[in-house]
Amino acid sequence: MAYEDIKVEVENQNILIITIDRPKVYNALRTNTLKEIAEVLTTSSDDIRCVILTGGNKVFAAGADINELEVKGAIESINDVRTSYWETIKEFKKPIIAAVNGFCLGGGCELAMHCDIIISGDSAQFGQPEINLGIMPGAGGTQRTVRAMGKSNTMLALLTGSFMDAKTAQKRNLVSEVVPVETTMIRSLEIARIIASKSPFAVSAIKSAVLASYDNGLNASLKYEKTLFSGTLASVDKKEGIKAFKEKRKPNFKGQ
Ligand code: CO8
Repeated sequence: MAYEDIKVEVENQNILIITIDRPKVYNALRTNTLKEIAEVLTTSSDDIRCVILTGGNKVFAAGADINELEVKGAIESINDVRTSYWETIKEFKKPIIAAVNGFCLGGGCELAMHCDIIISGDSAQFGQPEINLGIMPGAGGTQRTVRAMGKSNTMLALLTGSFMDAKTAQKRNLVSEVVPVETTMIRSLEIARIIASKSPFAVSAIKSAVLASYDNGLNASLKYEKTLFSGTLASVDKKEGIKAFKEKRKPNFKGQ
């Protein structure tokens, strides 16, 4: 399928790589960009075990496309089709790694925070500079940032619109690892291959249980974890995992 705003590749038949490709506008996320990302995820093959979302070596995404934003009013924003694309990304069951280099701002940072793991090149700059445009984050930027970085750091970033370098973002728990810029993709692929070698059933149960902590209180999340845990105990992959351990070989997980 041909896409206008993204490039799509499959590595080793089970890792999907989506590269945002709008270099002239620093990969700004127009509606079509989000639509294409959502479409690729929705139509991806069952064989895919992990996704890497990147903007390439220079920039992840400098936010929502300000040209679209300029003509958008409150009513359009309430009924915005973009919401359904964000929802598709949020609800995707398999792990998504954000491989971030360069600017990761506004909607771009919100997109990275929709991912499950953020690997950052040392050139990256993170921020929610919406305040500089007289608006505020609208795709989870106030909620996911505070869960990652805590109140004071979030207030500082969102109220001043200032950028954080990669090391600062890591110190504030926004990113998992900071690596030299030329190795961001290499490291992300390394992690994706490890995830791809695990039981897909267990992987999606873990993702679902961890994300439940965003929506529920501790008690409800613990109950949900228990249900998913029981499910993994009943799986064929559990039998295979333990058998392989005892036979001192690599497991061959089927996602059953
Ligand atoms: N949208 C559209 N175009 C952009 C964007 C953007 N977000 N960011 C950069 N560009 C364009 C510039 O206009 C410029 O184009 P041109 O060459 O034609 O003039 C080109 O990319 C390069 O940009 P600069 O010349 O500014 O490059 P610098 O290296 O000097 O600066 C920055 C890079 C710091 C990234 C700077 O471009 C910048 O501050 N960009 C805007 C960042 C920003 O404010 N992002 C938040 C946007 S709002 C948002 O994401 C949330 C909105 C939620 C609602 C969504 C509804 C649609």
